Amino acid sequence: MEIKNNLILALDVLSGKKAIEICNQLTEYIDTIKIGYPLTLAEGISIIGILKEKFDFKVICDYKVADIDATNSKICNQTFKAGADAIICHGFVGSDSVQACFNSAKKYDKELFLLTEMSHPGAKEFLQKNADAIAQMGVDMNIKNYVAPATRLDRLREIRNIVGNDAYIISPGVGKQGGDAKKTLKYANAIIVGRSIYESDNPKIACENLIKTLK
Ligand code: O7M
Repeated sequence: MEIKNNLILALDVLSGKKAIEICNQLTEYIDTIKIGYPLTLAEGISIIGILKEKFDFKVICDYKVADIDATNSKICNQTFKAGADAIICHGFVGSDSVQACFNSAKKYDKELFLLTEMSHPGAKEFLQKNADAIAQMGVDMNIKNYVAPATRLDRLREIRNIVGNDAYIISPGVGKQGGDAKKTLKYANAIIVGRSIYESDNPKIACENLIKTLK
């Protein structure tokens, strides 16, 4: 996936109006947004199509799909039918569940991102112990796209080592969660940034300033 400025906006706002207001300010800098449950539950799945029609953005749906294979297929199919360019699934549920998501992505000619280790402190309790194996599972399944944390660069580097340089890693945790944008991009292809842009008094300037730090 080609992502402008290697920056994905995490649009976890709670209304379509607010989402459109933020996007309107950022079209110069951003061509890819990530939406998740906050905005989808507030507005319904039609928000994907609304945003895609208004802006020429790629939309990654962060539904962290984590169910049995049959249910995962239904979730992914509905998401792609609604216009998503990509969906994110969890890896801890195992290869049959992940394969169902991958099959759906292939059927709709869209992308799947496999979430390995998460960025928050709680990820150390259970997920981290299995993150390398999750990443390896992705490699064995020929998955190309991954999510790995900006908050622990040693772990991000290790996951990069496992998935290889041809894989595409997007990385959340920059800004509010403490991760550094430039350092993260040593190992990741793109960063995911939410609150430090959309909660800022001036999202456009916040975005512009962040991009300057990447040069
Ligand atoms: O910049 P923030 O902290 O406001 O937002 C980060 C976004 O990335 C937010 O949408 C989180 O739900 C998401 N995220 C994480 O913060 N950590 C993870 O480990 C994984 C994700 C994510 O995008 O999952 C796919």
